[in-house]
Amino acid sequence: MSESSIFSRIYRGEIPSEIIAETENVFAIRDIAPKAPVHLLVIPKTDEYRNVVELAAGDPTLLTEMIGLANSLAAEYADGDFRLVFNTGEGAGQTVFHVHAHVLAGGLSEGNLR
Ligand code: DGP
Repeated sequence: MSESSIFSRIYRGEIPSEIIAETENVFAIRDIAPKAPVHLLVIPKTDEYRNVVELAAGDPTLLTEMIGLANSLAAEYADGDFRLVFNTGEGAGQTVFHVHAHVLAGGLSEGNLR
């Protein structure tokens, strides 16, 4: 059994971070180091998928649930427009290997393309 991911520990309340929204299988927090005026993370409650490619192959319905929550949050926290980023692999800047979507919104520029 591998160690819990940092996001699983956040969801269980072992690391402080406000859960700003959740659905049956997905939750959202604010990114600790925001790269845009609105920078949220949408995360499946399960940590069995390391990246979006594994998730899409293993549970596309869960991926759809993530996108739905991202869309709702962009409407609630910004004007509804958003950029959805899944860093996939260390070379792309992924640091947490528990799949998550970055929801970037609220005045985007090339400077926060990541
Ligand atoms: P990535 O580089 O795509 O694996 O994104 C991981 C993101 O997770 C990164 O933007 C920073 C964020 N992050 C890491 N640790 C914490 C934490 O303890 N709390 C919160 N809110 N965000 C975190």
